[in-house]
Amino acid sequence: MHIERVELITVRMPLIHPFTTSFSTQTERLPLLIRVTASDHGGTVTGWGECVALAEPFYSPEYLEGAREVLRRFLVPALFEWQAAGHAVSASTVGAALEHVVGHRMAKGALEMAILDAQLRLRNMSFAAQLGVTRVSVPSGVSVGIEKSIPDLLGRVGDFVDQGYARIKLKIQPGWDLEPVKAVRERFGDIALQVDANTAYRLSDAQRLRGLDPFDLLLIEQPLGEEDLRQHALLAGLLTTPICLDESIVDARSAADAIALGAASVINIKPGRVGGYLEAARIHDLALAHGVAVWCGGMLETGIGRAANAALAGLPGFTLPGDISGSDRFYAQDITEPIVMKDGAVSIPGGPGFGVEPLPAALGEMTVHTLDLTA
Ligand code: OSB
Ligand code: MG
Repeated sequence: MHIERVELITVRMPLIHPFTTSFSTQTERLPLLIRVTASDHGGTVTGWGECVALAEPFYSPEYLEGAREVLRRFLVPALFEWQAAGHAVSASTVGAALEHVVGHRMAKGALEMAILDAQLRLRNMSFAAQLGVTRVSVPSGVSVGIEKSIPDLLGRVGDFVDQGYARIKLKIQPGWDLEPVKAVRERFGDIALQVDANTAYRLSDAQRLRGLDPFDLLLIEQPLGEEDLRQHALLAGLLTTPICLDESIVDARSAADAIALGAASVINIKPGRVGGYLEAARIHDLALAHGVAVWCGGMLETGIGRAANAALAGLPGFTLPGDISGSDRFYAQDITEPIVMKDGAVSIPGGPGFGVEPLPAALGEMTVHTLDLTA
C-alpha cells in the first residue's frame, strides 16, 4: 500500500449536556481526525482515524494540540520516511515505523487506525471480518457524568434506563460516591451498574470505598492513580467490588503486569489509549487467556471511533457491555451517520474498513483546523 497523503482535520462538536468527571467538565469535544489517501494495484481509497486525546492533559498526558504537533512534526514524517526507504506500509508495520518516538500512543493509534481503515477498504473487507467477529451487534452501556444533585442524576439515569441501555456507569469522586450509588440502586433496582473514579482516590480511602460493596456493582473503575498498580492490588484485597483498570492500562505489557499483580480482575480496553486497535486486540487475547473480563471503553468518540469500537467489542473476551452508546448520547449531530442504540445494543457495521465515513456537509460545518501533510 502506498500512502499518498495524510490530512489532520480537527472538528468541534458541542455536547448536548455537560459531561463532568472527577478530572474535568467537558462541554464540547474537539476530535482530531486523520484522513489517509492510499493506493495499491486495486485503486485509491480514503481511510479515517480518530485521535482520542482530549483538549487538556487531565485524563492522560496526551492532549489535542500535543497530538497534532507530534503527528505533524514526527509521526507522519517518520511514516513517509519509512515508505521512502522501501519498507512495506500496512497497519501491522506502522508500529515499527513509529517506534523511535517515545509514548504518544493516542497519536500513534490514530495514524494506525486510518491506515487500517484504508488497508481494509483496499481489500474490500470489514474490520469485524478481519478480527474474525461474527456477531452483528454488541451490548451498549452508557457513562453518566457527575450531576449537580441526586434528583438531576436520577433524571438522567432514568432517561437512559428508559431508552434501554444495557448497563449504567456512574462517574464518582470523593463526596459524590455512596449517596448517588445508593439513590440509583434504590430507584432502579437490579440494573447492571458500575462506577468510575478516574483516579480520584488514595489507598487510605479504602474504608470509604468499602461502603460501595453492599451495592453489588459490576466493578469500580480506576479508583487510584495511573501508576498505582501495587496499591490497586492491595485495595483489591480490601473490597469485594471487582477492580477494573482504565488509565493504568497503556499497553499489553502494563495489562500483563496488572494481571500478574492482581491489580485488576477486569480491564477497560480503550484502543486509542493503548496505541491502536492491534494492541487492543492483543490485550483482549492476553486477558482472555488469563480469565480476566474486558470491555470496550469510550472517549466521547465520533461515529468513526464508535463503529470501530463496536467491531472490536465483538471479540469473545468482551463479556461486559462497553461504553459504546448511540451518537445521540453526546451529540445532536455526529460527523457520520449516527450510531444508533436499539434494544440495548449497537450494530457492528459490515461495510469495508470501519464501515462509516464522515458526511461531507457535517465535516465541512464542524471543521475548525486542517493540516495537509503530503509526501
Ligand atoms: O474514564 O472512561 C473514562 C470519557 C472521557 C474520558 C475518560 C472516560 C470517559 C468515559 C466514557 O467515561 C464516555 C464515552 O465515550 O461513552
Ligand atoms: Mg474510565
